[in-house]
Amino acid sequence: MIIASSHDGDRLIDSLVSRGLPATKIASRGGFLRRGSVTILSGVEDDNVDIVLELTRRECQTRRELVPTQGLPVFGEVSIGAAPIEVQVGGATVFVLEVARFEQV
Ligand code: 2BA
Repeated sequence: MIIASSHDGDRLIDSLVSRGLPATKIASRGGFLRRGSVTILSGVEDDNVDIVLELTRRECQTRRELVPTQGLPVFGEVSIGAAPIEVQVGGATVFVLEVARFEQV
């Protein structure tokens, strides 16, 4: 399960599918920045996990960005004009999960 920015996620989906790896894209949104993201489900054999991770690293590059603090959930009452904070955007958050059972009915 891969959470990525919408832009990077679309590139990653194309990369996975062009190599014959399955992928499902689910629209999502980060709880902190509240920006649109994509969550990609890719159910693969153990042997293919590293390929998925490699493609994820290639397509989802991290960068740092200044974000206004107004409206962010953790800062509570922030005065107007408070300095923006720097956060890392892009990249991907990956959960490698064991699948207990897989069925297509
Ligand atoms: P968001 O929750 O929108 O977080 C976006 C980025 O903002 C985070 O990047 C992090 O750099 C920063 N950030 C998050 N909470 C912060 C805080 N309290 N103070 C300062 N900066 C903060 P990533 O850590 O790369 O996470 C990217 C997205 O992946 C997250 O979007 C969230 O949707 C998801 N995510 C990350 N870790 C997760 C987890 N353990 N469980 C579920 N989703 C997760």
